Amino acid sequence: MFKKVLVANRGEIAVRVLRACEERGISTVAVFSDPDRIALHVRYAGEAYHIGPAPSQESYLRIDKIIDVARKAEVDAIHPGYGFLAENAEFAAACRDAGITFIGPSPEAIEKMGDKLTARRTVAERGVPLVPGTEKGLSDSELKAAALQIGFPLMIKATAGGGGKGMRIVHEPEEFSRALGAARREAMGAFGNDEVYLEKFIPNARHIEIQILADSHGHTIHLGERECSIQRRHQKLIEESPSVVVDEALREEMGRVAIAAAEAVNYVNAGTVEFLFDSKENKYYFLEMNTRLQVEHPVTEWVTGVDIVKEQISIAAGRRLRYRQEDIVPKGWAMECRITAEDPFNNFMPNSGTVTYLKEPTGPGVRVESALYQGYEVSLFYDPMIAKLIVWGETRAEAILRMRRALNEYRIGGIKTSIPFHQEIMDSTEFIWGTFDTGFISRRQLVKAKHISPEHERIAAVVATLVAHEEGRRAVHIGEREGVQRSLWKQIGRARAMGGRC
Ligand code: MV4
Repeated sequence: MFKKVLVANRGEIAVRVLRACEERGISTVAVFSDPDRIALHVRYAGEAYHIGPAPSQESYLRIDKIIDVARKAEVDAIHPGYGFLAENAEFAAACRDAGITFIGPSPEAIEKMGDKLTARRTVAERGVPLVPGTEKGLSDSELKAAALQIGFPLMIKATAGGGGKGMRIVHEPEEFSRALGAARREAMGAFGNDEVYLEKFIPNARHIEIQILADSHGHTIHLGERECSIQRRHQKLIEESPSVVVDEALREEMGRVAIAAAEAVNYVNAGTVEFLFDSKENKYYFLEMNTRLQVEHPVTEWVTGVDIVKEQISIAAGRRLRYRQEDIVPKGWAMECRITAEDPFNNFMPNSGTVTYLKEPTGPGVRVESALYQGYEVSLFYDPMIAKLIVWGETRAEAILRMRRALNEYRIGGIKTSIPFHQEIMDSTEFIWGTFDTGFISRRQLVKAKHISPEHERIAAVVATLVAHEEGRRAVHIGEREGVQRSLWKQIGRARAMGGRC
């Protein structure tokens, strides 16, 4: 087992990995940029090394600096966390060349899954269902011909992309050429590669992903699914496990398919296979494979009882998986809200400032992953996510009620956060009934995004109140706390009666 591990990351995920190492009796090394000199991960690590100024390109993305620290501190392994260099094949190769274990997959697996066309071709050979589309790099004229074959609406996606970058939805043939040019330019700007491919657009899709664990002895298992359809501009906001649209049979089938996708690239360590789920047709399609630990891993940890970070470390140290597939029996329901330093009442404008007051929720079934402390400076240099709030319940209903309670307890003074946004979602009928899809947030944002004059805002508020009052007279309404339990339970009862799963 490793004696010392360097965590090449910051924020909540750095703290998460440091905690796993400490519980395993492994010494730890942190790296930090100028503003992170007094960050929590620096305080929690056994040793800490300065690697540069605030900009990520000068610090957390500097492979040479991180390898230098690893050598100086004589670490056995490096955990990349997520983001930054977590899916950088060059970094994984640099670790290998330096004789330092990269706690993650091989550079080759990262490379293969990072190229979305190679990923599609590779998994298709193992029978993994793909969204109908193009299978190799094509010229503009070939793409135009293919578009007519595939039909509209369709999506243009960047081969070197992922996570929605360089993506365009095209509804009509007339829009295709302009969208193709824009997608190529965006792909070139973001990835230095303007190759794109086409996929038939799956309307009202849900985002279902399968957690994979694979050791270096040929054993690969899955840890069930996560539903991540509540996204805003391709940033996941709320994740849960299990999913209301996945029953036991589908879970087993998607798990087997995800394992096949991982085995297609001789995957080792933790990874996630993303699928698009078409509720209407009850079909699923391979989207991409993420070759890293994901932000939302805690929801899987809670329903399966597996500490995924500790398993990553064990796998990287050459240990055999200690779980067989039959040992993975998910229990209950877990849900995560990503807390960001963004103002939901101002189009999610990122904001910075000092955390003047902090009270994190606790109590039964509540977990907070965060690097916040009272007096911490939230900066605009890094990702706006400042914490993750995860809850567990026997049922989805209990998880929602517990999330409500926890969100109501959460106090972060001094900065604007997305907490009110999550509170609104937890009160939303569509969310409670589980009948949402990936368009859920964009449908809700239409009201907020359009510019409404203050006068119109007031009129809209009066109208909305009258409508809500009228609707409230007929159906159940979300009101004061006791009303919430009664109306929520009624809604859940009705959802169950309608065949929904809660
Ligand atoms: C799609 C899709 C529908 N049809 N592909 C790809 C990256 C991921 N973050 C979102 N992706 C999607 N790919 C096909 N063929 C729907 C999504 C999608 C989505 C698209 C637009 C706006 C929000 C979305 C949220 C989740 C999934």
